[in-house]
Amino acid sequence: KTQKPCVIWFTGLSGSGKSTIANLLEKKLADEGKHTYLLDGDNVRHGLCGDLGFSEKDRVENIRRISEVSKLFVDAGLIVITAFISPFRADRNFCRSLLAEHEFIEVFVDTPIDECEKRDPKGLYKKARQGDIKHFTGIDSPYEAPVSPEVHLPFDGQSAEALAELVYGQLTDQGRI
Ligand code: GGZ
Repeated sequence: KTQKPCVIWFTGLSGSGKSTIANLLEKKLADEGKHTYLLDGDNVRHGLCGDLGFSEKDRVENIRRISEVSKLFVDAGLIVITAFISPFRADRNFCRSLLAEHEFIEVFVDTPIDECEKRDPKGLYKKARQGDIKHFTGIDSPYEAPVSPEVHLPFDGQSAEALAELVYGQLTDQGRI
């Protein structure tokens, strides 16, 4: 089976659904025999980026390292899926700049903050509102929404499965899988 390596870069607020949708997409691709790798906080922020926190400087460095690793994995022929808030436009564009045209697919999970805060799966928004967590994205740290992402996932009641299908559709449309 053929596949063209690329980076599928999810961006969005904490609780927006990035990881859930990214995991569903990876499973679908892996079930078809595609060679994929999913980078997310679980496998990056404990090891490769275990020395980094959530200051602006540390987030920039977090995304820089993830971008460089993604590029290496693309060189190795993989479909890389990343799921980080990646709040700064310039940092996402840095990853884009490392790759060839069409190899970087930006996916904006556009779930509004009210909804993310309502979900609050880890109670982090509550803590941020109480001032127990500082520099929380969307509360007292900025999120710069993508201007022209390859894929825009709206918040309109669609399931995570349906949203994963939208991203999958973009990959087939672009002839990457
Ligand atoms: C944002 C934070 C913070 C602060 C801890 N701000 O919902 P989660 O828990 O599982 O995902 C969030 C994750 C964000 O890490 P990233 O590596 O994606 O961030 S970035 O791209 O900005 O470097 C959240 C948790 O870590 N978390 N403190 N202050 N999210």
